Amino acid sequence: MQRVESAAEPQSFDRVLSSMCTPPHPDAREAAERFLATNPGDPGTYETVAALEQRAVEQLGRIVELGDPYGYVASGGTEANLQAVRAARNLASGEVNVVAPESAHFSFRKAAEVLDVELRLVPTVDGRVDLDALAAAIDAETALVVAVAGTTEYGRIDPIPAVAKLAGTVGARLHVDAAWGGFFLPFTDHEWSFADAPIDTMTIDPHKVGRAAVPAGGFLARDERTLDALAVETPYLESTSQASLTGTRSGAGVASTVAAIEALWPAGYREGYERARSDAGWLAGELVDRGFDVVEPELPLVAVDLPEEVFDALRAAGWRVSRTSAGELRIVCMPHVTRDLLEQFLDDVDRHVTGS
Ligand code: 0PR
Repeated sequence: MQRVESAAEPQSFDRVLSSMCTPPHPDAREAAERFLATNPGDPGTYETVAALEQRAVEQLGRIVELGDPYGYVASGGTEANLQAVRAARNLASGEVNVVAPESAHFSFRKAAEVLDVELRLVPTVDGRVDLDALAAAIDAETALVVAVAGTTEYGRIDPIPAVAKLAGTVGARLHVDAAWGGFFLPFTDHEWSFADAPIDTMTIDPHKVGRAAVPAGGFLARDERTLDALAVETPYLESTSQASLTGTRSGAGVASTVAAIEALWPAGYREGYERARSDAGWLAGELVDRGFDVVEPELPLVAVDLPEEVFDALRAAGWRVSRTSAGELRIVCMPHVTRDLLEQFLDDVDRHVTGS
């Protein structure tokens, strides 16, 4: 085992192209440090951070166009997705199933396993859920239908109003996973928000494009009933119930969420989106010009089919890149991925393709 020195520096984000993490905004970093030892899981003791969490939920509500939001800052998208499944299961009776597109994040597999519910995965067409297949998969026992607003592999957005309609036909709840896409989508024409469809719950992660510190996931619900369905009694705390999955939680996520959103919403996030979109479009064009197959970016994420030996050579040259299940290299245009970095990457692609 490799020994990690306590004084070790984290590796830099230089050459990190396929991750959904990014350095936090300076205000978020500072807030995270200040609130590191507070526990929003015990609001009776840590009142300041509990009040900040309410502010975070209101701020997130504004981003997703939900006027009276309920929710909390979770440990990440995995917890938020699991809680959406759990709420739907708890609010249903009898046998239940959950229906999600194949493009849904693997956290739904974990959720289904932990909660012991059947997960039905529906095929996609061009990375978006196939509505006919979805219609065929749902039935009276479907407690939850999942749609994705910014898929992990290709950045695709499911047709959410149409998915909502189908969910409505069997009385199922609708969860939208905007863990990654949620901080880009307000600046697009996509229909994805609580104002666009009768969505019950949503995941939107401040610790991804929101530029908060890890761990900060976002779980939001349209009504209080959802949180009630998640709450357990907490007899020896001053507060009487707890809806989060984790008990002790770091206040760092909460405080840094508020700090990041205060610093960046909406102008800073808009600027970040415009830049990322333009860089992704530029990169896709450059790769197409070189004769590679590129999946047209919908959100700032480029997937390109490169020969395996080029992929291996890029990894060996220090590029932190990963592949989709179909084998394309994924470039996620996170805030630290600059045009300059992408130019260096292309230079390396050229070098390895021509072998010079
Ligand atoms: N939903 C979507 C759409 C996601 O993309 C992810 C994570 C999740 C939920 C789960 O979120 P948490 O990881 O916060 O629980 N997607 C990234 C992925 O699987 C996570 C990631 C982030 C992976 C940084 C690597 C990395 O370096 O690719």
